Amino acid sequence: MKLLAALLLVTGLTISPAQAALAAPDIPVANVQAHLNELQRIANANGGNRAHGRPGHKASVDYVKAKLDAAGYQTRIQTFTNSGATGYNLIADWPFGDASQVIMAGGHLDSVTRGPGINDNGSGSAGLLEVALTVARQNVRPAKHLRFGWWGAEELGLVGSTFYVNSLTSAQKSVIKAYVNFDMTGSPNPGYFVYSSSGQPSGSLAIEDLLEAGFAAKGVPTELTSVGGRSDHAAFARAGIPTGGTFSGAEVRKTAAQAQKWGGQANVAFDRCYHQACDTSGNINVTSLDRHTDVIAYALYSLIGA
Ligand code: DPN
Ligand code: CA
Ligand code: ZN
Repeated sequence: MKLLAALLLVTGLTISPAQAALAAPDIPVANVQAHLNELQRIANANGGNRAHGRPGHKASVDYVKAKLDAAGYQTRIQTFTNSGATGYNLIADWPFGDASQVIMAGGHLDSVTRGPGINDNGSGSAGLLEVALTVARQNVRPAKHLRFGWWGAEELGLVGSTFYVNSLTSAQKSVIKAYVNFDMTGSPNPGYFVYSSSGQPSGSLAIEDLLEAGFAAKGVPTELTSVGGRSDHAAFARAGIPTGGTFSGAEVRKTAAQAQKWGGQANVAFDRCYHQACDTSGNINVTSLDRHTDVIAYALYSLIGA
């Protein structure tokens, strides 16, 4: 418990959530799964995918946006053009907290054309959405300003996130104090990876430590991984913004030592359906989805000073 909350408790004062330091919430994984089922339904209704330039991507954006709008977020859709098609980033601001200290969290909402992209990256997208909705439900009044991004055209080379960062003035970049990325969190043969801060902007080590502490609080061992230019934090890192993230693994195979530590199958890919048609709502390990999503909440509540 944070000191303020403890003091108020012992002095017998009644306190509202807006005044107390909130413990990080336990995000109900069933709510995250419900979002994934919607993304699967959207893919089914739109030719089997949610890819850039295809109607399933825009329908995904509209689904997430409607939930956020109803919860009180200030949302906007930023458009860009790539490969002759319009792309979409969805940006959502929780309209409270010090605007000169912005904490950002994001992930990509587009899939590859081969399949519905439920683990890659419905999982991170749905987890971020449910954490955002939890902030609204709890009516959190954070010290810092919270902003979410759901990026388009990641699968074509980090296009949407790069477009967003390039669209910011240097003043707008300098107020962003952290960016945390969630791309693949429900891998069927899961790992519990935290992005390595090595080679990342100064300030990234604190984010790495925080994400590790979030898993440690749940008794889950972690490993560091160097994601490099393989996901959307890269554009933020290039702009000098401290970054981090979590990841449950893609095409690489789980080692025997990792299977000892995390369970699952040794010598099998973390996600055998990576970028395949079989990346459906059946391609999700619910325990992994639950743990990674709870860590999103743990890290964000701490970073924003909730
Ligand atoms: N960027 C992911 C993809 O969309 O294909 C895969 C990935 C995520 C790879 C994180 C490494 C680390
Ligand atoms: Ca949970
Ligand atoms: Zn991908």
